[in-house]
Order: sequence, then C-alpha cells, then structure tokens
Amino acid sequence: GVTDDIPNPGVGSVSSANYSVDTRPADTTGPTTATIALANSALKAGQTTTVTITFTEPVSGLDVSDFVCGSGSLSAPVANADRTVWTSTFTPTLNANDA
Ligand SMILES: [Ca+2]
Repeated sequence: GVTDDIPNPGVGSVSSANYSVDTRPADTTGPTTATIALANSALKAGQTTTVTITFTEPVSGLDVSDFVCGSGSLSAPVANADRTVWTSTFTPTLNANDA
C-alpha cells in the first residue's frame, strides 16, 4: 500500500519479529503470609523433621539465611514446582524446647 516519490508502488510484504502480550494485571504486592509447620514437634534424640513453609503466592530466593533458628539447624529449603511450598529438614539441638 505504499509508493516512493515517482511514485512506484511498493512490492512484497514483511513480518515483524514475534511479540507477546502480558494480559495479567500488574502485581504490586509481595507475598503476605507464610505458614510454617513441622511434621513432628516432639522429636527424640537423633531425630529430624520436615519443615513445610507455605506461601500465598510463588516466591523466589528463599534460602536458609532467611530463617532465625536458635534451637537447631535447617537444611537449604527446596521448592515445589510452583514455588508456593518449600520444605527443609530441621535438626534440633539437644534438650531444646522452643517456638
Ligand atoms: Ca505478588
């Protein structure tokens, strides 16, 4: 549909590179609530337990340095496929009774 100054008609056609449209509303809020649950809260000597951390939306960047755990240690948390549920193994110090 275009011409040059003579005017000679333009020929052929071209296509743009692929593009995408994100139709989701802008996400302007961070995750609001995490729940933390221990599979076993009455451990015997030598036992460990799985800790499950559940978020309200997918999260990234969770690591063991994000936790304060004064009565034991946690392994590096591992996410499920949609990154809403993370699990870690808790190893308590002996004779701990702590929230
Ligand atoms: Ca969000």
